[in-house]
Amino acid sequence: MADKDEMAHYDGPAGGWGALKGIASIFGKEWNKPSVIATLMRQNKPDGFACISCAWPKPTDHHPFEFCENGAKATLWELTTPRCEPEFFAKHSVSELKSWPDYDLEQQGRLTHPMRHDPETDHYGPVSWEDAFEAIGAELKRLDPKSVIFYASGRAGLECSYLFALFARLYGHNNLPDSSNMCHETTSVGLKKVIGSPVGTVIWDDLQETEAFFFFGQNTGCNSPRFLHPLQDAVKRGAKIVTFNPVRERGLETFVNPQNVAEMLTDQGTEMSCQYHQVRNGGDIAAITGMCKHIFDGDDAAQKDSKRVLDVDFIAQHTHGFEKFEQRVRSTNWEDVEQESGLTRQALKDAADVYISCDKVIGVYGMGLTQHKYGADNIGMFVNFLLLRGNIGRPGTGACPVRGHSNVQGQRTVGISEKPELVPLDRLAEMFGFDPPRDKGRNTVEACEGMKVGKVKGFISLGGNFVRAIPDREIMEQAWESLELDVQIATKLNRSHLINGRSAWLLPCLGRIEEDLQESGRQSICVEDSFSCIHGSTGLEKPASEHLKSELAIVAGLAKATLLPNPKVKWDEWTGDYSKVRDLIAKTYPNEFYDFNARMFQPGGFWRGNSAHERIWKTQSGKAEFTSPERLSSFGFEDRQGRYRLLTMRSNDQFNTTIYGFSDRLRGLEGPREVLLIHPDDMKKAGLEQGQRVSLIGDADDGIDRRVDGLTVTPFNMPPGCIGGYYPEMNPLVPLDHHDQLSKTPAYKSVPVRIVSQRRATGIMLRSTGDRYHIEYEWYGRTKPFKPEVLEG
Ligand SMILES: Nc1nc2c(c(=O)[nH]1)N[C@H]1C(S)=C(S)[C@@H](COP(=O)(O)OP(=O)(O)OC[C@H]3O[C@@H](n4cnc5c(=O)[nH]c(N)nc54)[C@H](O)[C@@H]3O)O[C@H]1N2
Ligand SMILES: Nc1nc2c(c(=O)[nH]1)N[C@H]1C(S)=C(S)[C@@H](COP(=O)(O)OP(=O)(O)OC[C@H]3O[C@@H](n4cnc5c(=O)[nH]c(N)nc54)[C@H](O)[C@@H]3O)O[C@H]1N2
Ligand SMILES: [Mo]
Repeated sequence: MADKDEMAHYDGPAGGWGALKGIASIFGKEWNKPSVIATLMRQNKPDGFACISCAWPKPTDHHPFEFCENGAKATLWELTTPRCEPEFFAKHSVSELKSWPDYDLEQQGRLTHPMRHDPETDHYGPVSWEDAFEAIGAELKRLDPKSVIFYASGRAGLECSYLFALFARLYGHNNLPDSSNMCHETTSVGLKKVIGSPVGTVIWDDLQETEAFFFFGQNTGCNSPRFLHPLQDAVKRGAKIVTFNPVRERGLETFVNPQNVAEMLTDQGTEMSCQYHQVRNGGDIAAITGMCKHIFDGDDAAQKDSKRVLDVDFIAQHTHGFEKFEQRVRSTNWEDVEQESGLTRQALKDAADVYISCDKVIGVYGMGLTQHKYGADNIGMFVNFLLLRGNIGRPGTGACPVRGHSNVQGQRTVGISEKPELVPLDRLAEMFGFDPPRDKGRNTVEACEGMKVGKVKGFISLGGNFVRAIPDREIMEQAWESLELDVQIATKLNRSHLINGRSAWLLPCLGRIEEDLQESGRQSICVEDSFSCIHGSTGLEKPASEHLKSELAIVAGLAKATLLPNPKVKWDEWTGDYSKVRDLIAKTYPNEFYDFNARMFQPGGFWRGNSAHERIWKTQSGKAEFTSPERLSSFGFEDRQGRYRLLTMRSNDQFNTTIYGFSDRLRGLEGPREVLLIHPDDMKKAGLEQGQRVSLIGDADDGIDRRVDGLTVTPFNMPPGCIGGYYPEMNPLVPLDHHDQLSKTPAYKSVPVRIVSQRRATGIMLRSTGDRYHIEYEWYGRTKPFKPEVLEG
C-alpha cells in the first residue's frame, strides 16, 4: 500500500487562513478594498443580495459575513474591472478565439454591448438592442417553434424565469431544458418517484436537531462551504458525520471557521467526519445494501428483546414495498457488496452502527449519486436507507440533496420545465388567453440528440455555457454549427459563444449584484434555495456598462419582437415593475406564493412547504416507496481489464465551466488542470510513472472515438480502478447516451475509459491567426494548441 506522502494531499483545514489566501491569490489586493467588503457584507442578508454561487440556504440568524471563499470569488468575478468591449471583438476573430483556453476568455471581463456574429468576416460586431430584438424575432417567426430550445442555466431569478417559460409556451414549445438536466434532475424525477417530492425535505431547524449526517457524494468544502458552519456546530454538540466518497474531500475532514477568531488564531480545526468511506464511484447501491444488511441483522437480534431497530410502525403506516426490498437485501451476498462498493463488511458495519445508534439522521447527497447511469437507483437506495428508521418527515431527519446554481430549483418551480405535466397549463391558458403546447419538450440530452440529426434549429441560452457543460463535447461542437439561430444571454465570454450557428448573437446582461433600474425604480428579484425558501435580492452596484439590460428586459424584448400582440400579455408593464411579475407567479401558484411581494424579504426567506416533510406522500401508492435495486452498481458497464471508472470533478478554484484559478488547494493539487488522478498502486499495475503524459480513450464499446490527450499522471488517493479528472476538460469522454435511465442526467461520475501512454509529439509548428502566432503540437495526426503564448506580429 502506498503511503500518504506519495500522493497529492492537503494537510490544512478547509476554511481557515487558506480560504482567505485563496481569495487573495486570485483577486490580489483588489479584494479587500472597503467598497468590496461592503458589498460582501450584503451577501445573503435579507436586505442584501442572494449569492450568485450555490443554492445553499441563507439562515435567519446570519453571521456578520454570510459568505464563503467561493461565494466571495463568485461575487468578485462579477465585479471584475476588465471589460470585453467591441474593440476586443474587432481585433480577434471567432476562429482565433476558439484556440484560446476558457480561462483566458473569461479573463476578458464583462461583456458590454449586444453583438452579432458576422459569418463573412468571422467577427462579432456591435448592434443596437432594437436591431437585435427585431432580427432575432424575425428568425424565430420563421422557425418552427418545436425546433427551438430555450435553455436556462440556473441563475436568473424567479421573475425572469417565469417570463422565459411563458415566452416559450406562447411561442409554441415546451423545450425548456435547464442546467438541472445535467445535475439534480435525478432528484427531481427519482426522489419524486419514491417520496412524492422532487426536492429535499430538510429545513434549517432539522440541521440543529439531528444526531447524524450521512454524506454521499457531495463536496461541501468546495461547493457549498457555508454548510460547514451548521455542520461544525452540529459536530460540536456531539452529532456524527459519516461520509461516503471516493475522494477524501478536505471540508468533510477538518474545518476552521474563518469567522471564529479563536479558531483562526490557533488554526485548530474541528474534525468533521467520524468515519470516511472511500466507496468506489458507482458503488453506493452496494454500500447502502451492506449497511441495510447489518441493520436487518441488528433487528433480527433485537426481536428477541423488545426494542426493534427498524421503525416498524412507520414502515407499516407510511411505506410500500418493504417486503420485496427486505428480501432483496437479505439475499444479496457479502462478496458482491464488498466487490462493488470497494468497502469491507466491517467498514459497512461500523457505518451502520452509527446509523442505528442515532434516533435522528439526515442524509445528504450531491452529484456523486445523481450523475450515474443508474442514478435514480442510487436515490431510491438512499431513501430506502432513511425509511428503515423513519428518518423522513420527523424533526431532525430528512433527505437533503444540495442543489447547484443559486436559483436552479426555483427555475423549475416557476415553469422552466420540459415536462408539461409539472406546469399548471390550464391556469396559464386562462390567465393569458392562449392554448399552451401540451406535448413533452426536449431535455438537455434530447436537445443534443435533436441537434445531431438536424431537428433542433434554434437555441436561446439564458446564461450558462452549454457546449462546454454537455457530454460528447467534440461531437456536439460540430452539430452546433448546423444551428440556424443561436442567441446567448451572458455576462462573460465563454466557449459556447464561439461555436456559432448561422445567425449568432451575444446579448450582455446585468448581474444580480448590479443595480437594476426600470420605469418604477430600482428592482429586486427572488431566488429559491435548496430548502425551498424564497428570498428577495437587490443589487446596488453600478452596472458594468451603460448598455446592459436586465435578463428580464432581454427576455421581454425578444418575446415582444416574436409574438403577436395579446392584450393579456404586457411585456412593457412587467419589465417596468417586477412586482407585477411576482403577482403573476402568485396567481399561477397560489398555495406556495400567496402574498409574494409582502413576504419576499422575510429573514431566512419564506418556505414554500414540502408534502414529504409532513409525511404526505404524493406517490403512485400514496406511501413512501421502498424500491428493490436490480443491480449493485450504478456504473452501467462491466468491470474488465484495462477499463477504469473516470469521475469528473470540480476544483476549489472553479464554478462549473468558469475557472477562477489553478489551485485545487483542498486536494493539494496546484497548476495545470490537465491531470489524471490515480492511486499509486494502480499506477504501478499499469506501468505508469508520476509526471508521465497519457491520453484517455473512451471505452463505451459504441464505436465512437473519444479521447483527451496530454494528461499528466498524478498520484492521488483514489479507490482501485477509479480515476479522476477535471470537468469540463474531460467532457469529450462522456458519451451522450450514457445517462441516468429515469431522468437522462448524464453519467459524468462514472465514465468508462482506458489509459494509453502518449507517443511523443510528431511535430511542432507555428501558426498565425491574424496578428497572433500559436505554437501547436501535432501527435497522432491531431493538432493541439500549445498554451497560446502569443508573439505579437
Ligand atoms: N465553488 C463552487 N461551488 C459550486 C459549483 C462549483 O463548480 N464551484 N457548482 C455548483 C453546481 S451547479 C452544483 S450541481 C454543485 C455540485 O456540488 P457537488 O454535488 O458536491 O458535485 P461535484 O463536485 O461534482 O461532486 C461531488 C462529490 O461526489 C464525489 N463522487 C463522485 N462519484 C461518486 C460516487 O459514485 N459515489 C459517491 N458517494 N461520491 C462520488 C466526488 O468525489 C465529489 O466529492 O455545486 C454548486 N456549487
Ligand atoms: N463532466 C462533467 N460535466 C458537467 C458536470 C460535472 O460534474 N462533470 N456538472 C454539470 C452540472 S451539475 C451543471 S449545473 C452544468 C453547468 O452548466 P451551465 O450552467 O451551462 O454552465 P456554467 O459554467 O454555470 O455557466 C457559466 C456562464 O454563465 C454566464 N453567466 C454567469 N452569470 C450569469 C448571469 O447572472 N446571467 C447570465 N445570463 N449569464 C451568466 C457566464 O457567461 C458564464 O460563462 O454542467 C454540467 N456538466
Ligand atoms: Mo449543477
